[in-house]
Amino acid sequence: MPPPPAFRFEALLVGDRWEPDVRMEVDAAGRIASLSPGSPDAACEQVCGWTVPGVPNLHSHAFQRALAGLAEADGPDSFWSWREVMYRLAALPGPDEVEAIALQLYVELLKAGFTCVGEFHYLHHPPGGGRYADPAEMSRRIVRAAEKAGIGLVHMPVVYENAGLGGEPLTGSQRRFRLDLDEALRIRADLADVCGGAGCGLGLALHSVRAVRPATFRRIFENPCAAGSPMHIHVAEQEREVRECLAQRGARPVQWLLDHAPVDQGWCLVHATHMTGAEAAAVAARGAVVGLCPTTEANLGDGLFPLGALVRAGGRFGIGTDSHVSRSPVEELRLLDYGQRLAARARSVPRTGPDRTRNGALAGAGGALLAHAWENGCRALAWDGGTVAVGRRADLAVLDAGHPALAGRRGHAVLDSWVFSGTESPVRDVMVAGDWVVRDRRHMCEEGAARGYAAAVDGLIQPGGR
Ligand code: NGQ
Ligand code: ZN
Repeated sequence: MPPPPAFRFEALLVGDRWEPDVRMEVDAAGRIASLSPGSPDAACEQVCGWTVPGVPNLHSHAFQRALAGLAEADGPDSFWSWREVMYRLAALPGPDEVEAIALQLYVELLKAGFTCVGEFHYLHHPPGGGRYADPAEMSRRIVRAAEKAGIGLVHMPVVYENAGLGGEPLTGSQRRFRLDLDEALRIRADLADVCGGAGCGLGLALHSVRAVRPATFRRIFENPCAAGSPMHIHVAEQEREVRECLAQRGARPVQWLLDHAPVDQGWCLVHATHMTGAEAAAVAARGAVVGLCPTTEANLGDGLFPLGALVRAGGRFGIGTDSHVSRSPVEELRLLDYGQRLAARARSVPRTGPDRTRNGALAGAGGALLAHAWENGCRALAWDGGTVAVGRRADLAVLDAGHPALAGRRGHAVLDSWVFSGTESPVRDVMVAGDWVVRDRRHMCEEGAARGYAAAVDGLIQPGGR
């Protein structure tokens, strides 16, 4: 048997400290088998630069990557009219196109420093209606794209039943999304042959309070079928949905959810933009993670998330890229923080989580934001990464110390500069489960992925644009 792969990192983020000259062994399952700081061993592979855990991306609709920039036409516009444009795209891609779009996206996410992605997957059925012979066909294509790219995946088939809170039936391209709880559980069970191993986890999602029947929430309350695996839901993204929920159900969406679902630390509430202070405190008390997607939320004009109320209550948040108008973890975190600074007209906005230290590499704003994304993104996806420790996954991103963004940086200034020094990425290499998938800024299959993506998108976009 060959010896386990071993690396010597010039500077590795271990807990909240930069450790110099750390030797790491990785076992056959892609987990960290040993860590020896201050190692003189120069015989193993040397990794220069600042190495950090890869960032988990807790919320993605892969097919929407193809829409970025195509929903910006002038005119009366809102979240709801954007959704019509998105639905026009959602009507089109078949399995081959979805796989090609997802592959391109996952390559881009890796190059930016994400090492796993939570796929909130609701494009279940063929364009134009009908059913695939294999109900898990589209899910399998997502899994295949993730395998080809080498990114970690947590796949979550989405339950989608109604067009609105009043139980309105699904119409148009929404019919592709139709899935009840039993069907979602069946898809999840069917995927056990390809998921559940080191590279792919499984969860479950409910599209939203709007799109899932109260009877389904009741079933989940009585029989928590997602216990032990991630459960994700969109909630309270738009003020209109808050008004409608109040009118029809007598409670705001977050409160209604807390009253009607067994929300606990296994749940991720995506967006949750319009929460009261009391709702934020209640979400924090349940231990659920709030999944923030700042560039999508900004693009859609959702509103500003009340981060201070959540963080002061000891609540948890992680980040996702949702519609993929950005595919960078630091762009998400930067916009999140800037929104809070602009609203507060101050630079000192609450970011401190319960586990945050005041010293070392995480002491600045960039490190504090990343600490939330690492810890809570992994919690929301039940993903065993986000920190460098023996037994954890060897999912890592290497920041190029020679990049101008990091010149002369030490201590917490490294992570602060990664987050707050513009859009040129210093991410040079990325490792997933002990394998390098990005080396010297190149992904192993980026040319093929870009060609396949371009062909898929060309085929989808009709002449004259949409
Ligand atoms: C989605 N996206 O499912 O892709 C949603 C829009 C909806 C965001 N909420 C559709 N960002 O919420 O009904
Ligand atoms: Zn979403």
